[in-house]
Amino acid sequence: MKIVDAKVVVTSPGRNFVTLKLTTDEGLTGLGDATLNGRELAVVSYLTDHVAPLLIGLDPHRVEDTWQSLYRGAYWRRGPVTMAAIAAVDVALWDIKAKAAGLPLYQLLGGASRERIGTYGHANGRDVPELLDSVRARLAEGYPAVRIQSGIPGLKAVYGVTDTDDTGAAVLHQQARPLVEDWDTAAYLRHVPAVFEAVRAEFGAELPLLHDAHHRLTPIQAARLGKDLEPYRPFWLEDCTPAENQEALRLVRRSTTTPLAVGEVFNTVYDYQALITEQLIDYVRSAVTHFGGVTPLRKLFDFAAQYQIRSAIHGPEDISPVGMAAAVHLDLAVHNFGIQEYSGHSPLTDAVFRHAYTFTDGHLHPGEEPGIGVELDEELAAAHPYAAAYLPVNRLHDGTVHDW
Ligand code: GCO
Ligand code: MG
Repeated sequence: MKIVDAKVVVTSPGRNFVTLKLTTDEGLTGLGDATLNGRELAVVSYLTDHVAPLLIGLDPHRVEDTWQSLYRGAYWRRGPVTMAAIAAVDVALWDIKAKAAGLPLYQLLGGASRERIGTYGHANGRDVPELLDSVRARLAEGYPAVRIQSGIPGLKAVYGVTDTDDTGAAVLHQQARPLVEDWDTAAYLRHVPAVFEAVRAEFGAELPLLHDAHHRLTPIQAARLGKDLEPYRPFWLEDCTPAENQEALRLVRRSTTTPLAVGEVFNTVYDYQALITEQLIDYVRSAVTHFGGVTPLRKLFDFAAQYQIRSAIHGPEDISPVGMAAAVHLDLAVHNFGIQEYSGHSPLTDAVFRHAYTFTDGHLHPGEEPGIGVELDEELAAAHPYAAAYLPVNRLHDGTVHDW
């Protein structure tokens, strides 16, 4: 079998998605997600200008060899653009291989290690009463665990807190130029423990509660927050510091037993090396889409497993249903699965990317279709062209740029 066509499809059914579609001489097709939120077109160029021509004529069964040649052959390794492009190729090849075998991808990864995949959903509120309503809504949808993000008194916008329009519909936090938001770490640190207290008072001790600090704290601030949250037994504190400085997590770890989750912005196993071998974290959070695909993410999970660290694949709306499908197959197969983030997609996005995976009673299952189980409706995709959109930028009250 040979690859005869490699095509990149950019579509924006409400938000931008980049998809690689490979076609073989036997008529099999494979899809891979290459969406890098806010920098989509850089990955499109990487794929169309530099990768697609190299794929024509290759045997799609050679997944490992193709991965190694794209990673090592570029000489300039790592980074989100490169690794998103390689991820798309890797997943498309796995999709083809599984279709050729007539099996859902998880069977090729060792088969199911569990019956279904536990998820967490997002509860957001501009204030605590609104957050409590949002937790109630997620529980009504069946989510077994909830990430809680609340507005902070004195701050206009806070990560994870969705603005709503007059009708109550969510307003997407993506703008043609980066929106400027404000930030005050002291106000945040004062408020978050009270948020946890209110949610525990309303929903009891058993509900797993997560929180995302979105890389905004220094190590000592993160240590403070971890300690302050201990009485409320969070499931995890996510991205408490900008974790590319792996040493920062040593200080946090020494100071608190609050479990730590890290890695949605990481691209390779090297970003995790000290975090895993020194057991500084509890969950690895990379997405298939930003980590070079199923091949390296499987290796990361196996490495993490030796240190009792578990998987928690990144699953916001900016991972397309193609990236989500690949994640769900991997989740079902790996032994050290922890939890899967899941926000779902709009009905229009689900129509562009028809998928076999299902979400029932707060749990995902990849389904039994051969491959990853996603079909791209190219006509519908073309009807929703790319629209420039950026993530916000954060500034302190004196105007200094802060991590968003
Ligand atoms: C999460 C993340 C996302 C990111 C987003 C950026 O935990 O789901 O923090 O919401 O902000 O992926 O594009
Ligand atoms: Mg996050």
